Amino acid sequence: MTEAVAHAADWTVPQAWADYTPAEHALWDTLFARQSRQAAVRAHPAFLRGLAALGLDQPGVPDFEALSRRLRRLTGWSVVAVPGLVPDAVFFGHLARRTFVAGRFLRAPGEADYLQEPDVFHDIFGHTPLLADPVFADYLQAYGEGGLRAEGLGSLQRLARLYWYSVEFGLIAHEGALKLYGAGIVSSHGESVFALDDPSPHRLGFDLRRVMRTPYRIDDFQQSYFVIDSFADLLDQTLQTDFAPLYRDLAAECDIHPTDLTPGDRIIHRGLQTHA
Ligand code: HBI
Ligand code: FE
Repeated sequence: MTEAVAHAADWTVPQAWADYTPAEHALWDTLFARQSRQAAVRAHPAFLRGLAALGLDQPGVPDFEALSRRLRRLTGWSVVAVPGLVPDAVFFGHLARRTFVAGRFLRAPGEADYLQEPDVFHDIFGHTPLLADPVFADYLQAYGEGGLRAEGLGSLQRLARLYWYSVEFGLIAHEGALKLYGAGIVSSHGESVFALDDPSPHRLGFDLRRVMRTPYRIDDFQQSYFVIDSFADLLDQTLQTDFAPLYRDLAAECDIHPTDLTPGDRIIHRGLQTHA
């Protein structure tokens, strides 16, 4: 739910850290303990390094001011509070300026396992650790700048798919195994297991054009996951691309349903699609 609160032109609101209740701090601690245990064996080392570098293992909901002071020193990023989902143009503008917008509200105890709107646990636990990684930090700013360009090109849907299959639900190859780096997976108890272990979803080599042709579901586990070789490769694929001709090419190509495969796919795991 997005509280109907007044916000600035950039949609930011005060975090009002003092307003979190003891029950909310306790729920944060429960979610943090559970997900950091999973992340310890399933997430990429860069995520774990960020978690430690930002001091997120302190008890209670993090104070965005204190978190931003640490983050600025590492990669120049900071975290600001917003009431919930903000319009794309506002979102891209923040990313282009190295500010990450985080929901200030915390999910209800009954939503511990899944909620659709990004809350403070999804945004801070899921997204901020990789903002401490210099290469990923560059990627997300380049993504924001690309989004502002796409805004003019009427191709926000393509950019949203790129965000979804990398920043939110991306997998990465590491020392011969697959690891998590997508915020939507690493902050989810169920999907942290499903994304790596379940035989149902496809796991495919990341390819920018393929990702931009692939719709996604916002209400259930993904039917396809895309695997990058490194954050440097993800950054290169994004920086080196002139999006205008890419969007023109893509306009002539049909979407690929996330349960389907195409001849050009680098298939790491051919999913059974039993969960679909
Ligand atoms: N707003 N607060 C918030 N958080 C997001 O992750 C977010 C958003 N607005 C738009 C958006 N994400 C997506 O459309 C991106 O794919 C652009
Ligand atoms: Fe998110």
